Amino acid sequence: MNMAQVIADQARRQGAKLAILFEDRACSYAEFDTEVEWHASALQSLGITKGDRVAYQLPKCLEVLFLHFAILSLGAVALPLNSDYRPEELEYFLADSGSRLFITDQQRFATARNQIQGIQGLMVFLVGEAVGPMTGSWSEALSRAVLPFDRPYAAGDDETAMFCYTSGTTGRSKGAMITHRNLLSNAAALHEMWNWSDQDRLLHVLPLFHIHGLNVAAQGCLYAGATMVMHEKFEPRRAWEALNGEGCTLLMAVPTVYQRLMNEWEHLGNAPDLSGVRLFVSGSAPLSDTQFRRFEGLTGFRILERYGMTETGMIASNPLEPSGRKETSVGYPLPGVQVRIAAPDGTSPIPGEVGEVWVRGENVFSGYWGMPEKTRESFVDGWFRTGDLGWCDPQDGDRLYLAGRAKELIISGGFNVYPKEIENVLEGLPQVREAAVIGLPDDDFGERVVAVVAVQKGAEALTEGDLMAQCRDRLAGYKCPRQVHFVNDLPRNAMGKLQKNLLIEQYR
Ligand code: MLC
Ligand code: AMP
Repeated sequence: MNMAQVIADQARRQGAKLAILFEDRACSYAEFDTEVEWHASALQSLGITKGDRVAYQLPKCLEVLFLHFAILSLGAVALPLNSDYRPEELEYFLADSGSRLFITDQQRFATARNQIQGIQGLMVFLVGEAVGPMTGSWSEALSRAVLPFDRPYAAGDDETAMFCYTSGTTGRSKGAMITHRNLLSNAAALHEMWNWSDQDRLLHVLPLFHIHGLNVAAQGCLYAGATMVMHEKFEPRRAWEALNGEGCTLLMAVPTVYQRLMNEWEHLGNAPDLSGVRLFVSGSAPLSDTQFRRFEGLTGFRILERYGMTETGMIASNPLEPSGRKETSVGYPLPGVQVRIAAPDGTSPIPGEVGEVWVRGENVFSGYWGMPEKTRESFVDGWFRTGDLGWCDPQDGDRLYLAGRAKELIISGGFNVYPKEIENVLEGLPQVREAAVIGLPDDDFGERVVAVVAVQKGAEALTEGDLMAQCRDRLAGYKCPRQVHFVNDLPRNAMGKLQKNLLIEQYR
């Protein structure tokens, strides 16, 4: 089965129903389906067929969803890209994925033009007018599309629906290949676990280029035949207004969003009427016990925390019954998902002890694109090694708790930052001898990216501003260090291994 087909079926069942309200534009299920059909027809007219990678980098808008499901409906592979990626980052994703088509806007193209024009076999189409001979106009392609167009749904089950790039410890991003079965099994599990129904109204405030905003929230909503109120940008006051007045029943967000909602609550004249809301879900980063309790104290709602990952979709969730939701726990494996805790040698530790979280089930991706070795290393006997550390409480039905990460990863506001990638950029400067990037606790982002830099002896003076500018040029904003500390030498142990723990202790 193809995920886009399941969404198209909703239009046949309830065409007149409101699917998405995005800012001022309302879109029924029938309109949504027709748009997907237009987009699929336009893609096909450009020669896109099964297996072709189609990348897009656009601001949050309805177009993204039309395009996404159109790509899937052809059996092609969707590659959503962070709208803040800089040209160099973009070049890597487009080239590595072997994308056939890239759809973006004029402004992003203007910045990235030099980097992407040499990529072999890549067509670039711009929303609006084309610019020069290198690009086509996506709007024109759409206007030439012919309806009715019979969408072939040429891929399904274990064939790839999308690539999602996740950074790696070496600094090179890996394209996780996510299949239709992964999407469908996970959507079904969440539907069951959270009791989604077509009566739900989801407030959508997340970006559409990650699995949280795209697969869990947006796709989950359409899968359930529910309605989505989608905001282009998260603004706490507006979000409270939507939960108060627009009949939203559900919110899915990251801890930073909850933190900002709570801060805003204290400035609201009247407490919002949340009687229509049934569920607040948090994930992508740890929700602290303080945040859990503060939110309950303010609103009366116990946030439901769940745990997931690009490679596996959603893994575990707290129960729907509020009394079963426990702070700092990510709950229990979803239906059809198996979790085990593994000691470093792969055996099972004593129940209750910390080990690496391994995951198995139809939710687990098929591998990293073009990286068979990396894929092999990530699996043991069919279990995917998440790189997260966790433990299960045998006194509480093996309830899962996360306890840190075996992988070197900073999660800032729900975005993953791999230190190596930033270190590579900093160490690319001739004045920098070595750099260590660490995550320090942050009230707003959970963790904040901080760089510690040792400069070359005798090199010309380097300021924090120089380093920041270098990062801004080459890395998406959320990866850029918020602070830089200069040192003579980075601390190393007797084996010469960098001791980041000492830096974290010193600067926290
Ligand atoms: C934005 N900025 C960040 C940032 N988000 N810096 C650090 N960490 C972040 N998370 C920076 C921008 O670069 C910019 O910098 C400045 O903040 C303002 O940008 P903005 O666009 O106005 O940001 P804001 O609206 O404040 O965004 C905060 C946020 C956003 C929390 C709404 O970060 C967000 O939507 N996070 C969710 C991420 C997400 O969906 N993750 C899911 C991954 S999937 P400057 O310097 O230019 O001003 C996954 C699996 C799973 O993890 O389990 O779900
Ligand atoms: P990504 O690679 O962007 O999909 O991010 C996945 C990672 O986010 C996981 O491996 C975890 O480290 C982290 N994560 C997701 N949900 C939670 C959660 N509820 N609590 C703590 N960490 C989480």
